[in-house]
Amino acid sequence: MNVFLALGSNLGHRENNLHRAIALIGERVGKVVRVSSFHETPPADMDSELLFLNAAILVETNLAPLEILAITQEIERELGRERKSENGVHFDRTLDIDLLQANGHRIQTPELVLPHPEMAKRDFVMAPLAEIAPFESADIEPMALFMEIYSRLKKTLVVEATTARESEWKGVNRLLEQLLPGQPLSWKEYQALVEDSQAHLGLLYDLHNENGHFHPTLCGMITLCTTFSPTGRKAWIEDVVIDEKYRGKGLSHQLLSWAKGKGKATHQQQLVLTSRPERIAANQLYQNEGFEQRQTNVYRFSL
Ligand code: PH2
Ligand code: MG
Ligand code: MG
Repeated sequence: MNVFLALGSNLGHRENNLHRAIALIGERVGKVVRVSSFHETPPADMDSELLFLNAAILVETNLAPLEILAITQEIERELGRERKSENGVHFDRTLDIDLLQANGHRIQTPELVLPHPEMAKRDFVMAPLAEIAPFESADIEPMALFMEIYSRLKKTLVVEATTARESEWKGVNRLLEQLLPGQPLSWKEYQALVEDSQAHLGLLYDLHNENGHFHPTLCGMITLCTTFSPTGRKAWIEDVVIDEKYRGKGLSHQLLSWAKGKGKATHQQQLVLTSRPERIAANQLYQNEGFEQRQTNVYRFSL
């Protein structure tokens, strides 16, 4: 069974809390097959100043939903959760794990309602969820894709390419043409890139929804390459492109936020990028994003 879970933390070391929860879920619930980037979000529907770190994961398991719930609640307690929400009033927490949907199971008990009745309205749930399962359909609204539901909340979304799709490959080549004319990726090279566990290809979609018709359009890309070295984990950013028709809307900020969130989700300590000195606007952006210039054209961001 495929189960989607939402994770949130706004107390303590939020990143470590999410990492520990994901590791314990992997040990006790089942194989964690996808992890979204970590999204920093303002608290919604609660009175708090403390920002959340939110994520979504996909788990393959043989357990039943109520068994999963018992385990995830135990993990919440182990990680220091002190108070459960009471009558819709929420408190700051080291860790919250919510079951979202489980292969079309419909459950309505006092402890658990599946699919999660509120998920489609919550930006902090749908953004990470649509990122890991953009083309899967939600049980909560038959026929609607996670990406499509998210388009009602926001206009753009960064998705990691995890299966090679021909339409995405063509879109990536249209973007690459704007970066390095005349050097497209072959289908084989594209498949190798998408399947490489050390390369994360982030694709920015414009989620245009007109008269009920949904038209996701690829409008940007970024690559995060990760590796081990004797001095620790390293990650660097490559091939940041925003389609020329979409420039000047702050979308590169969205690509860089995704890369930071992906870096956090994959335990990186710092992100490095190189940029040519003559790319004045791009270099200004990197500095505004908190990247520190190291040499004439090398920037570093500490996570
Ligand atoms: N969880 C809530 C209420 N509000 N806001 C954000 N940003 N993230 C959450 O995970 C969250 C929330 C209740 O569980
Ligand atoms: Mg919750
Ligand atoms: Mg909860």
